[in-house]
Amino acid sequence: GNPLKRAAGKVADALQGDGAGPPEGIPGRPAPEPPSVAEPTGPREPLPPKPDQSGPATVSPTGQATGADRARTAQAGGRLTTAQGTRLYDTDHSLKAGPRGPVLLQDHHLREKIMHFDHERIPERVVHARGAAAHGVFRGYGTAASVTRAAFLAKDVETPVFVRFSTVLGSRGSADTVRDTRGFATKFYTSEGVFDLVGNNIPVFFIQDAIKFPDVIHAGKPHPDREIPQAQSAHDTFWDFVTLHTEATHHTLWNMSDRGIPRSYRMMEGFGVHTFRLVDADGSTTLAKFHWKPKLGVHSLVWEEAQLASGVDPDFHRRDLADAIEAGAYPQWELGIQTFPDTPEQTFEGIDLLDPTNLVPEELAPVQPVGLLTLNRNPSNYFAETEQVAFHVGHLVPGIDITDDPLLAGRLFSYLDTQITRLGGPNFPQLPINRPHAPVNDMLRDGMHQTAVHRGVAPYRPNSLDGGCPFTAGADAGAYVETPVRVPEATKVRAAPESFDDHFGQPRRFWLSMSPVEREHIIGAYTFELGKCYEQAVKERALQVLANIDPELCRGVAEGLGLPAPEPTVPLADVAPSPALSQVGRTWPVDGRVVGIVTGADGDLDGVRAVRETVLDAGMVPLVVAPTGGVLGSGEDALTVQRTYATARSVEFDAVLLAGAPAAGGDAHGARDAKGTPAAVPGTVTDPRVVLLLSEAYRHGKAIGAWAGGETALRAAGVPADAPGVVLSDNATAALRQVIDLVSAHRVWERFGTAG
Ligand code: HDD
Repeated sequence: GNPLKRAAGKVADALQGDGAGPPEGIPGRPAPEPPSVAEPTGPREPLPPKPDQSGPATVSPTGQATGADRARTAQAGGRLTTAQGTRLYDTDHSLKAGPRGPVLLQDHHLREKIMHFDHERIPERVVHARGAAAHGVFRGYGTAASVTRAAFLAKDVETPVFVRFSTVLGSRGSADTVRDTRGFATKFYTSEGVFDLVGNNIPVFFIQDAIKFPDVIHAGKPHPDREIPQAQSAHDTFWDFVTLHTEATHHTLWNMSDRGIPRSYRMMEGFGVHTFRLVDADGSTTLAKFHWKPKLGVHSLVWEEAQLASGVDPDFHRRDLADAIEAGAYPQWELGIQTFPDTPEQTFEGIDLLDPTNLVPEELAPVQPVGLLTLNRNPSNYFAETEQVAFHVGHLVPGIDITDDPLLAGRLFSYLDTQITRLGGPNFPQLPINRPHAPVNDMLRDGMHQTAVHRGVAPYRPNSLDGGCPFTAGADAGAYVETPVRVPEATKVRAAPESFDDHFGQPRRFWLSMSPVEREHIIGAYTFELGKCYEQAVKERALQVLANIDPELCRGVAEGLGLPAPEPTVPLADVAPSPALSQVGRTWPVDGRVVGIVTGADGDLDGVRAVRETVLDAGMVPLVVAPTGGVLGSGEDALTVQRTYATARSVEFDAVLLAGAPAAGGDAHGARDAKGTPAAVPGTVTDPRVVLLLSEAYRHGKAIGAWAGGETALRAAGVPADAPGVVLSDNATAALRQVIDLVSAHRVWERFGTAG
């Protein structure tokens, strides 16, 4: 059968919420019988360790494996034990002097259990605290072989990877769909050691020098007095900073664009941001920027959807990623590189490649695909894997080197350093998720949480007592050798080069590259964010920045704020647009897109069934929405309800289909009333939840289809039957086919007032 169909079917089953029976032991039901000492059923064997959890243990200087693989022993045996391996007969009652008497201090199990619980939390990441991750595999195309010797990029080499996506500003428990930059960090467990590509979904950064990172983050995080607002840039301190510090203009503009509110982690680009230096087998160098290109295209939410999802489903992106992988709809990205000659100036077409607030338009330097990333396995334990993974821009492999980008320099310190607080000492590379899959033979010893049992007496070089081991390798034996880059003679100075001074040219290029609807969204975003600020001076300064990008942008925001639009204080940059920056105007695969099929209790079930099948055939996910949970119809043809009117919300669907009334007496065109009008399905039309769902789907530019009388509900929701992207048909599957075409363009852009 069609694997995508099976996959989508599994998602639909997994998403089934309302029809399921009650879990055991829910409140209000009789408590289960108190367990006797013997378990009523045989104990379950623990799950086997996953292959990458049992990665190679640290080896000793003599090449022997040292230290037990703790992941292997974490859950052995089927019976509950203490941390010391002693079996327990009861973990539900403290040891007491009689059932109503005082709890005894001698209860060692109670003390161990509470002690461990008390220390379950570790500090969250100082930035990028909120995230979701997945395992996968990267396959090199071999196309990068002419510019880098990195083994994992060679043709058909497969490398295990772990990818963590994140938001930047929010705390661990914050909502997924806030307006923010998204992290896109990839750990490649290559045969030459770990390579981390720690990127974002935005190709430029707020600052040009890492020394300003604490400033931009202090400004973006909640105010220090009341600790509000959470996970937001819509507040005075953020806008105070980015308007005083105009090198942030470009990144801020990307944040205010649709890129700040992705539809899904699966539909985001990723960027290494900095320019890296690639080194080939002969030592020749090329400058390069890394890009991740999602197979599903780059798509975003609309702002109202993002806000609704924050409440309706704060885990929107996390759930989307896990569900897709669970169902076998594996997200894929191509890794690509833009390459530039490694000249002493380190510029390309006048663009300073060391300035991380710059991008190089793809029209000037095409992105060349060098490999394929497939995410195919969800983590089995959030804490052990997603929380404890530690990325570091300094985890490099032979063939990939750094440049003198001053933002990168500070990062090379920060990522190692931050783990010491977060993961409690210097031995975090030994955690299963961080362990290289290449053999490790270091001379690092001891420290908090040391789990390797090193052998030998001479962890120093040179030595004669351990036979001189371990030995070093040359570049020919795979050692990482820094590129001998010439450093020009210079005087020590705290300063940036003049070429870092243009803060408005690149933002202007971005603005000019946007379609009208994307510009409208950007104006809306600035108007919202600045409208949340209290300080008049901050708003006025923001308008000045916008005036220096583009007068139309400035006027649109000024109007929304009710303030005069200032004149630019710099000449407007003369830049050509880069069409590759726009998300609108192309069509994309619809894999994994969600179609809500809304029906009344007495709707056209044959039609619903047919539509559901066609949605599955297209590799999409059908969710049947009915007034109550359970099943519709009976016997073999019974349809499971995945969402009820109470639990369904428009944000979950990429398109909505409205079922009509069932066909009467073999009339394929559905029931009709006395006047020949298609009959409405009782309930759907008037139910305010359906009306809300439809009007939201309409406002958010989603395709809407209705068949055989379903359109009466559209009318009730104020959705014009002749509006763009509204499909009416007598035939259920015919309606669906048109809807699928509409979904491939992501949204019905014409609905947004400005043509797309
Ligand atoms: Fe950073 C985390 C991406 C600049 C300091 N950063 C972090 C993560 C991502 C990025 C994706 C989350 C990794 C994970 O999932 O665990 N950061 C970037 C990008 C930057 C950038 C693309 C600019 C090009 N970062 C940056 C600077 C500094 C840091 C300039 C400090 C000087 N970043 C950190 C950190 C974090 C971090 C404090 C927090 C948690 C961690 O590292 O492990 O070290």
